[in-house]
Amino acid sequence: MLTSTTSALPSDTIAAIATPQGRGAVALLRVSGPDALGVLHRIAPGIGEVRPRAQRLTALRHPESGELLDRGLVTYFAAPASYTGEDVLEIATHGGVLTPQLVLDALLAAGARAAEPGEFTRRAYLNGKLDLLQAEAVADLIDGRSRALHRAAVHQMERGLSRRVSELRDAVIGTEALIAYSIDFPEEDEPPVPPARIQASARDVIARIESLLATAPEGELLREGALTVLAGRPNSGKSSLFNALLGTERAIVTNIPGTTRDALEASVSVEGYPFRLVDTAGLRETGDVVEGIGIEVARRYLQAADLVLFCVEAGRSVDADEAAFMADIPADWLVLVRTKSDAHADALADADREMTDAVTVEVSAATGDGIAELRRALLRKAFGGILGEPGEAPLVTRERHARALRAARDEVAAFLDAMDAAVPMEFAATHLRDAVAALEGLVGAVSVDDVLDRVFGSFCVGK
Ligand SMILES: Nc1nc2c(ncn2[C@@H]2O[C@H](COP(=O)(O)OP(=O)(O)OP(=O)(O)O)[C@@H](O)[C@H]2O)c(=O)[nH]1
Ligand SMILES: [Mg+2]
Repeated sequence: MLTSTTSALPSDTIAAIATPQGRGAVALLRVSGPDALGVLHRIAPGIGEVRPRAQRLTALRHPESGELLDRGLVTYFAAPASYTGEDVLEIATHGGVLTPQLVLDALLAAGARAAEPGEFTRRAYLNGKLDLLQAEAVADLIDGRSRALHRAAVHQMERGLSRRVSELRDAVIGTEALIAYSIDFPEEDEPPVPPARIQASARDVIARIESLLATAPEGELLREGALTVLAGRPNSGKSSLFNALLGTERAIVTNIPGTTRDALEASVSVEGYPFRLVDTAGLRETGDVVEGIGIEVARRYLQAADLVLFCVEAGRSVDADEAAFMADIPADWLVLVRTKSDAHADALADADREMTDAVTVEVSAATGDGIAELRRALLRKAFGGILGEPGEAPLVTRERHARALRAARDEVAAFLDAMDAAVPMEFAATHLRDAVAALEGLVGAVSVDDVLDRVFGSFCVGK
C-alpha cells in the first residue's frame, strides 16, 4: 500500500459529536489523539483502568464543576488499532439536542479541541489507515443518495479503485524498467529491449487507463444525478409526464397552454440510479412577461441538461420548429417522447424516424403505457456504460480521479511521441515518471495539503 505523505502528523487531541443533531435514542461522540485517555479521566474521574475495546458504562462530568451530565458507554481503541490510528474514544450518550452538546463542552474543557469537518478521516489517511480514494468513498457512503453510488462507494472503500490504480502505476513502472535496461546496459552483448516492446507496453497502459476513464462521465453522474429536462410546446403533456415519472402529483396540470411557469425540479431514482427531473415552461413565442421568464429558465436548464425529454403529442407530425429544436441537441442526449398515446391510435413512428435519430418512446401519462419503457431508455442513455458495473468493476466517480487519469494517460502518450521523435530514452522517460506521480497523487501516496483540504473539507464534523 502507498502511504507516505508530505503532511505533518497532528499531535493534538480532537473531539466531535459524530451523530446528527436532533431527537434520538443515542448520540456518539468521538475523541482522537494522544491525550484521549487523559481527557477521559478528566470527565470520568472514577473510571479507573480502561482496557482497549472493552465498553465501560460511566458517569460523565464537567471537569471543572464536577456536574453530572449523563451516564455514557465508553469504548477505548488504543493506537494504532483504531479508525484514525491514534488513541480513540467513542462515547455513547443519550441523544437529543442538549446532552451530547454538554458532553462535548466537557471534553473541550478537559483539553480536547473541536474537530474540523473530516478531521478524523484526515488523520486516518495521514496515519496510513486509508488511502485518499478510500477516504472519498467514506464521504460517498455518508452523502450518497442512490443505491448505485452506494455500491460504487462500498467497492471503492474495499480498495477496488485503489487496486486498479496501483496496477496501472506498476504497469508504468514496468515500462520504465524496460527502458532502464536499455539505458544501463547499452554495450552488453545481449540486445537491448526492442523499442517495439517498450511501445507495446506503453500502449497497453494507455488502453487500460482509457478503459477506466470511460466510466467517468457516467460515474460522475452517480453523485449529482443525471439532469433530465422535460421540454416541448405548451400543453404537450410535460407536467403530466413529470408527475407520472415521479409517481406523485407534484406539478400542476391543466388543459390551458402555458400552465407551467417556473422550472420544477425533483429527484427520482430509476433502478437505483439517480436522476434530477426538471419540468419546464412550454416553449413558444409569448407576450406574457412571467411566461417569457419561465421560458428563459427552461432554456438555461436545457443548456445544462444531461438528457432532454422532448415532448410532442402523438397523432401529429413533428413540426418544423420542433425539428429545428431537436437538431440543436446531440442525439445522444435526446429522447423524443410522443405523449398522450391513449388519445391517438396512430403514432406516426416512421415519420419521426425521418425527423430525428433520437430514441423515440410513446407514452401515456393517463394510462401509464410506455412509462416503464421510457424509464429503461433513460437508464440506458444516462448510465448505459456502467449498468450493473458498481460492485464488480471500479468506477471513476469524481472529477479529481478523471483529471489524474487523463494526466497519466497524456504523459504516457507524450513518452510515445518522444520515442517516435528519437528523443534520448533518459529524457523520454521523464514522462513516465510524471505518469507515475499522477497515479500516486490519485491514491494519495504523495499529496499536498490543498488537495487534502479539498477532499476532507466537504466531510461532516465527527467523521
Ligand atoms: N389523454 C391524455 N391527456 C393528457 C395526457 N398527458 C397530458 N394530458 C392532458 O394534456 C393537457 C396538458 O397537460 P400538461 O401536462 O399540463 O402539459 P404541459 O406540457 O405541462 O403544458 P404547459 O405547462 O402549459 O407547457 C392536460 O389537459 C392534460 O390532462 C395523457 O397521457 N393522455
Ligand atoms: Mg406544464
